Amino acid sequence: MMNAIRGRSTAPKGRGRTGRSATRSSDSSLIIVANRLPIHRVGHGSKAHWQSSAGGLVTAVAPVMQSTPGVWVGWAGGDAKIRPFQHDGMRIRPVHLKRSDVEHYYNGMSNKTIWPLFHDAIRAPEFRRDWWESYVEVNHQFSRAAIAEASDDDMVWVHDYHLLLAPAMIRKARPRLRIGLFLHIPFPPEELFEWLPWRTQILRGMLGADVVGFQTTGAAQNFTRLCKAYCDATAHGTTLTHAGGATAARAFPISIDFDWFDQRARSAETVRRVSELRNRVGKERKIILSVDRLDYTKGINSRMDAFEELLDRGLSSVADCVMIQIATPSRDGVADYATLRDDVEKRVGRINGRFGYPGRVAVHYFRRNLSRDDLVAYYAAADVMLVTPLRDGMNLVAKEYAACRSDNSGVLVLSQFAGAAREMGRALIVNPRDTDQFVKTIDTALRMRRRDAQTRMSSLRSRVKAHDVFAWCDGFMSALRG
Ligand code: ADQ
Repeated sequence: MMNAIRGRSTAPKGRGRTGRSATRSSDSSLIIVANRLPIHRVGHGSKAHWQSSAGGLVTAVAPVMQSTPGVWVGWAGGDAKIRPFQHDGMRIRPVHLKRSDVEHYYNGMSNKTIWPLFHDAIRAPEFRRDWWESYVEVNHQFSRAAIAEASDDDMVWVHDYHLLLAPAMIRKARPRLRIGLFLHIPFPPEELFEWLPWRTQILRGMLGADVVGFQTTGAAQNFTRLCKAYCDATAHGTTLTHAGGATAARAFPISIDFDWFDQRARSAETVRRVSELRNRVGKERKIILSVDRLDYTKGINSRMDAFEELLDRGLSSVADCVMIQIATPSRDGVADYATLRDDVEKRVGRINGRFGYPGRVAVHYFRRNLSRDDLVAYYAAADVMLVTPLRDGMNLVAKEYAACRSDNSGVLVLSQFAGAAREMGRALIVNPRDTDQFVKTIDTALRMRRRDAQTRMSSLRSRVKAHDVFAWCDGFMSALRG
């Protein structure tokens, strides 16, 4: 189905490796099950309407769903009860969450337990039984909605850490369905995963899928080791055999719509905006850019510290460079995020207080969502891009930046702890906790000769172009078909 986007073969195959599936008919649908819908409500009263949402998962899957007969099951945000409806050629089936579930399932178990634990416990995860109970109940709710939408020939694709129990729940009601699960975030090693009081239930929930996809091979290997230890699974290559059948556990590194970014970056409108932006910050200054969700995993504070030290040590000056940090507000209901925001804003104030002068600030900081076109203009204007998370499943920003460097200019500084570093080894790879190395790497990026930068960027762009979001989808879907 997904292949149709590029006009390649769309014929589904017959019985899968796991032996669970029968032949799919050519008009079988794809049911996406994800915490959030790909759209959100804006405006009030008669002016209210649905608009596409920003964010990693949505960015990756929405273009594919638009050309696929299918259904998207997800939470609309808020607590309104909304009936299923059509949007932009896609059936939307909203799941209603009670306020207590938003607090326990979403803010609690998903974002204060699993998210920090799966990101190297950068913040201490909390373990609460009432959050877990809500997580189980909400996973049932999503599963019931998927089951109601699916016929036996359809395929279900569950996304991410909010819904790790759903594959087994759906499997129980519909043993013949092909079910896939893709985890967008890292999957931790045993030493961390074992902290979870519900570790076996979660592994069994995931094993309900025919295919479990991860961002990296390392994550798939962590999962495999844990399934052997806790679920009596045996592994042959990437296939796990267990009491419920067989599950393929593999890496499918997610990507972006390279051509869209490349073309937008080349457009006359972007060229005009880049020149306007450069004039505004000072043509002679190099632009250092960062774009993140305001999240403690993204390493914004250590990045600010490295930039401050770069200026402090006189390796560069505000006359020569400017940092632009664009941060999307995120997870307002979780206290750690409010603290992070305060910390980041204090640092921005301190750096500007120390190094700015009239007409020249050191850091431009924007806490808001930008349109895709605005984002492209910033990517196309930036001489150096800092993508330096402390831990990240993949990080699409790194790939978007490469896609926007149509003339092969620009230097990407990339954390070794982003999944993207596995594919983008020609970036300047950095350990964001090593301030000394970080400062030196920014300095190297600012001074890199044009020809060196072009060689590196050209290789990064080839990689992302060849492995774009459509290749990712094709890869996952053909594994799911068996
Ligand atoms: P995120 O951590 O949200 O999601 P990331 O890969 O960093 O995802 O991508 C964020 C997306 O939001 C990008 O497409 C970016 O352009 C967009 N964005 C960021 N800031 C923005 C702003 N201010 N305005 C508008 N758009 C903005 C998770 C995982 C990642 C994984 C993705 C996809 O944590 O590791 O790469 O899913 O699987």
